[in-house]
Amino acid sequence: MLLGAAPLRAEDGYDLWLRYRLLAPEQAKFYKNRATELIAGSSTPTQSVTRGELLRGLQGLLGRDVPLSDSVTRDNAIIVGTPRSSALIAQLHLDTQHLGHDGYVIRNVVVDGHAATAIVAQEDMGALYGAFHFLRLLETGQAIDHLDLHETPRVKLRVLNHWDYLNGQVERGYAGASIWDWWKLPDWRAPRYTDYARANASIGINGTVLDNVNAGATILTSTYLQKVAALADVFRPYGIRVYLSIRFSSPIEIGGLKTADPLDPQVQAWWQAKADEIYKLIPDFGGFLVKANSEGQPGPEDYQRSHADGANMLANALAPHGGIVMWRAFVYSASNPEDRAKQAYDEFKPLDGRFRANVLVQVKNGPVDFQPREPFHPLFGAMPKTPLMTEFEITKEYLGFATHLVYLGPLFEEVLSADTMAHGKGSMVAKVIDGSLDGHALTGMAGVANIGTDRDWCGSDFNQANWYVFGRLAWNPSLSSRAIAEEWVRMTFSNDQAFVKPVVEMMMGSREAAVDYMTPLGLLHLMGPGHHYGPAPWDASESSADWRPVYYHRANRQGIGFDRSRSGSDAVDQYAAPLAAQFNDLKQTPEQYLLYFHHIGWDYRMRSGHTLWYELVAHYTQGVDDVKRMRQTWLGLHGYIDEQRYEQTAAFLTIQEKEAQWWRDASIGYFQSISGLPLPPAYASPPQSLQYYESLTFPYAPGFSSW
Ligand code: GCV
Repeated sequence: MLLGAAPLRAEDGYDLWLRYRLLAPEQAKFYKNRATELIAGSSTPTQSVTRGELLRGLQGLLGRDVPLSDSVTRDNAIIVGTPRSSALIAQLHLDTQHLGHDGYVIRNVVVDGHAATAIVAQEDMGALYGAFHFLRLLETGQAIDHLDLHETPRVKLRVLNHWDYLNGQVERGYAGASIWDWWKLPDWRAPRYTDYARANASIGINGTVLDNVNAGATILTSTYLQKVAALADVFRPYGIRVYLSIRFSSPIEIGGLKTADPLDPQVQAWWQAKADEIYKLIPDFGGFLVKANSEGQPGPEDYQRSHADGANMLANALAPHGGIVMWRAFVYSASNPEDRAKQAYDEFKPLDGRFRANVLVQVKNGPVDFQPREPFHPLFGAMPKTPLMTEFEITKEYLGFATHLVYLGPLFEEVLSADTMAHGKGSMVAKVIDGSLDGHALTGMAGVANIGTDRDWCGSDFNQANWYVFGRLAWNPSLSSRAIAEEWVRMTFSNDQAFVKPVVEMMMGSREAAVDYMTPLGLLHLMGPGHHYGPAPWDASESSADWRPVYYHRANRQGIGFDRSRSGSDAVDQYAAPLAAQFNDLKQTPEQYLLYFHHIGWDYRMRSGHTLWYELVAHYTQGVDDVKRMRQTWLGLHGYIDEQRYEQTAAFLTIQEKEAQWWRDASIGYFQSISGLPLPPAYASPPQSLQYYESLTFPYAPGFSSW
């Protein structure tokens, strides 16, 4: 089919899923007849960008300019707007009240005797989201004849967290430097900032935290606030609010105070004045994100105050302006001998009900730290009086950096669909997040961004899918990650089913493959120290015990795993009673969490009838085989997309295969040295000695700033 076809134009990934390339002739013809003219206002900045996006998208997809019009002059016009902005929309008498700020309806209607497609919202932002949805329908080749779509987001704050330092480095970033060119701001507003805002708006993201949670005080100086304001100006038409990570001790560092005690009136006054200063510059400023008393960051506990005291002090300063505080629950301490996985719950659960109304507690998806697989965080469902937002890591700190193809949709979906059992069956994490479980109106979802200065934004084309799926799930946490993958593949690469199907399959299996070749059966945190690249299950070099892989796997001659049952650390009892009972019972624990909850003998009989040792080796090997298959799949897809993106993915899959093999061999080599057991028949021995794997060092691994 593809032989003799003209070579596809090289693409560098900059356009993301908003490529708007000419559709196949039949499809373009069909849609052309249904998009004969565009009626869209331009009296506000958001209306202008909505109109601009539709013109751009339709032109690209259909291969011709769609004329603008003020009235309906023929059949099949596209009309977009709100009852306030458009007399034509008003005359449709659609009920738009319930759509709120961001919702929209896309419907086939009749206006002045002509068939038309109306994109209707209560507010301009809803119309922009609706326009992106309409373009998505065309880009993915959907029917648009009998449209009656109603969309409102289930989560209010859909926020990216950039872990960007002001010096341009990105913590755990694998896509170049920070996209914020702080040095040239506020006078130079790079066009890329606008494209960033477009991309985020297209998937419903409505907030961005610009700086790292490991924050400095400088971001709050007036010089930097001018720069923040410039970015806020660029983002505003796209409905994206800016937030800042703040350093709790800023009143000392840039305020000249002697303390940052949240109960000190001078400290409170300082934060109030700072909030007033920020809102003068940025009237729609979103609020603060705070990492406190964790991994060396200052916080209220430095003054024997609680996390609630700290959060409420900031919340008081922001409340008069409508701002919010996102207070992180990622809190643990090396000096606390308690199982690290239990510490956040121990700290925060007693504070339930003690936070001000404009505080959300931001909880990582799992109790340890964004591992390839963890059970959901036990705080979900355990703090009914407090709005909890979940934090996912879009950047692949623990999942192969930029080069491994790991689609995170299944990971996100696994967490969101996990049943906390907090109010009996059906108490899913998604319902905690969208506020429906405990009746919260303030809701949020955060994702640690994977965006940098790389031309393709994310360090690889497939990493873009992780940004995309985060946004789509933040809009609606019940969407299926498979459906989102398909949408993304169609927009990013091709609508050709012969390409779409195998690529979606490859993406859907990719996370499980990574779990298998890195940390199967409930193992976690086995990566290299500091930089977190590659396998190092033997490592005990970190200063803090709970940063060491050996702390997590606890392998010895007899067995392996962390006993979190009632006979161990009793982390199981942080879950609702039925789950606690299930996880406490070795036989009932899902095998994917086995070694997270239990320390068991190498000869333990798994459900398959094989021993644990056999299964461990089999899983590691399976992970490598899966990557081999992924690479073969991709090799069979040559010609469906442009060479540039095809070749890079092929090269990255080769790297992934090599590194998956390395993970498998190094891990098996190490665990064999502990278990003393022979490899099961038919499983190859690692080609190198354990000493060889242990000797590898990576002083310049990206994303880690302590060199
Ligand atoms: C921003 C892990 C990462 C750190 C990160 C921290 C956090 O420990 O390795 O780089 O710091 O999580 O989420 O605060």
